[in-house]
Amino acid sequence: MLRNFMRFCKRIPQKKKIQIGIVFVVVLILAVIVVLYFRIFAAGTDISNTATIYYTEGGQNKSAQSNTVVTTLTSPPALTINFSLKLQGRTNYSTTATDIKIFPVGGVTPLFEKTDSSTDAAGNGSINPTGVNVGTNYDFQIKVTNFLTKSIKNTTFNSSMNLNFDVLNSGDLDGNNIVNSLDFAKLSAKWGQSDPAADINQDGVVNTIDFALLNSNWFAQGT
Ligand SMILES: [Ca+2]
Ligand SMILES: [Ca+2]
Repeated sequence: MLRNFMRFCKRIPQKKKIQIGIVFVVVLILAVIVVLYFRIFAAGTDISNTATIYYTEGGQNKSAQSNTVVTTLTSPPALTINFSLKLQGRTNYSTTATDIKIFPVGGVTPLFEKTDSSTDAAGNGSINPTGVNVGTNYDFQIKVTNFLTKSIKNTTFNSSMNLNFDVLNSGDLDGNNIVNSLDFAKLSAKWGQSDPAADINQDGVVNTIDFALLNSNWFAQGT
């Protein structure tokens, strides 16, 4: 069998052999890279190293090897922000598709954004932000559908912080972050109906209660 294989190899043109050799070397290099990657970067991996010390004693060059040093790599803990909110005019503070952004202090481009966070009936939720650093100050902003944005500015980010946005003002039905005639037009178009897009307090009907909420924030803007 080996003889047949050798004969087969001899029949392969030299150019083909070189190509096969190159492919083999490339595959070998990739395999080594993959092994090294998991060896070095996999969480919890122990990396053993020894250090050699060179020194002179009695005019002679000598060397000694240190004890083995073991370094254990572990994944950094997930960062969590717990947040809470209240919704003007409602008693149930559960939300979905809640948008939370983290900006550099005074910045306009968010470093992090989560558009699908949620809260329970008590208005509590949490997110796991990335790309932000513990001990650094940021501006935090929240947006709930039909409510103006609200920000907590220039606040130090901690590994498990609690952000209390308190009451979000209602009435921004069109989402342009100011309460004005455009929102009133949307509300009046749904007058007497049960459309949740205009039923600010979510009691099942669009009426004077919703208008009063909208009117209480006339010309107010989100922060
Ligand atoms: Ca608006
Ligand atoms: Ca209502």
